[in-house]
Amino acid sequence: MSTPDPQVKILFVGDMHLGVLPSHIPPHLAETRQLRAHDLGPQAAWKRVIDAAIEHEVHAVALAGDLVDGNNALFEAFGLLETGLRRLQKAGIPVVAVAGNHDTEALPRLAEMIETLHLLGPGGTWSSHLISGENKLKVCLTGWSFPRRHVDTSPLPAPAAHAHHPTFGLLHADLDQSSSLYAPVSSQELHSAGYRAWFLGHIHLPGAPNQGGQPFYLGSVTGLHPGETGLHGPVLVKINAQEKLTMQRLPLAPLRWENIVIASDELGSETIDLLPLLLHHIDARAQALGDSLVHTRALGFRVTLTGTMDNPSHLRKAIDQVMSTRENLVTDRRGTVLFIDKIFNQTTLGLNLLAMARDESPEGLLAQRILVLEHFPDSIPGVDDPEPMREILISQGRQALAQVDGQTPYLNLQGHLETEEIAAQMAQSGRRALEEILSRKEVGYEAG
Ligand SMILES: [Mn+2]
Repeated sequence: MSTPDPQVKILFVGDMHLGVLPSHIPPHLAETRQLRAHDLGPQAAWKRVIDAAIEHEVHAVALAGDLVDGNNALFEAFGLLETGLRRLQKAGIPVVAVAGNHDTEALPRLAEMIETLHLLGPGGTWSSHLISGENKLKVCLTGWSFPRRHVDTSPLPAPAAHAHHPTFGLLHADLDQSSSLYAPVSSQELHSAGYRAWFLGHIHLPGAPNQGGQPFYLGSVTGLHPGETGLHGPVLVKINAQEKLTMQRLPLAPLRWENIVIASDELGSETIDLLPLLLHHIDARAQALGDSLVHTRALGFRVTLTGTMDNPSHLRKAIDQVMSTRENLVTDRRGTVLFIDKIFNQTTLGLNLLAMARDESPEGLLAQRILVLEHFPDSIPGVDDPEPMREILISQGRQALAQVDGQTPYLNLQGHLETEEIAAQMAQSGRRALEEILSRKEVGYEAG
């Protein structure tokens, strides 16, 4: 049988971490929707990956490492992996894998047991495996495996590309993070190898599959915690005789996380009817995500409320009320259960900063600085030249933030603290401090 455009089809799979359960699944979903954390985690995702490989009749499945989470989860994970690999074996689909920092022991053991599982680059070497597709087309998969938990140098250079067939690199590594303990590699090194494409494991945030073959992270197969937002799933890759690549991320993750921001002007001021507003927002997001949710069993949300409120206590009460009956924070859209995990109240008291800044009190001085940080467009009382003051404040803030661990949201790719992020963070802290000072004064006044 001749195929009009013969291809090699490979399903690429990123970090699975079999053996862990996704966090922050509301316990009541087990009763009300028959959804348990088990049904939404790596175990369920892995089964779907196997189904998809068989359904799409791929010529190989390629696993980019961190298949199992670690030694404590090894026994359960090992069994799940083996079951899936046996199904692929039965379907005649070979599996190629590299070991990540989490599975330096489990993967070599599995490769010894299952003859259709080919471990690339065992023990920190490089090796290749040829995949045969339609009409004798072939692809060379080349990779390197973690020999131990930490590797603080680049495993490159990689071997030369195959002389006759396009070469794909499969690697578990930290891209462009030179001080990483997890196989730091640079884009330049990968590019120099001259491969047709690179597929990376390790970072759970999925990158963008691209026809150019530039390295990208496959990402975790399903969101393991609320921080792993957006579309997750394996990537179906096809290459034809002209070496034209097509890639498609299959939306197979059983669980998806999304963030939603609601501005204070939507909240009203006196009576806040929060629950319908929240449900409206999550339903609208689900609608916007459309067909990408066809396989999504649960869609979890974190909601952030921003802006200023004239009476913040009304809002706090409304939030406490909806969070006290969390079973209400659930709705359905087609076959997907939508639920809210957390509400972050980042609103601040609506303050007349300009009036306060005229006063030479501590509150007035604080108000001046907040206005400076927030780029207040007109002249600020008590401030002759806002720009130098702003620079000094930000440089002080930068030093303070640099000493705090876990400030990655304010770091750009080069590891520098982002100036405007610092200013925004400082202004927000300033507003909170001011709110605190004023509320104490009120209490003090009443008590006196
Ligand atoms: Mn890893």
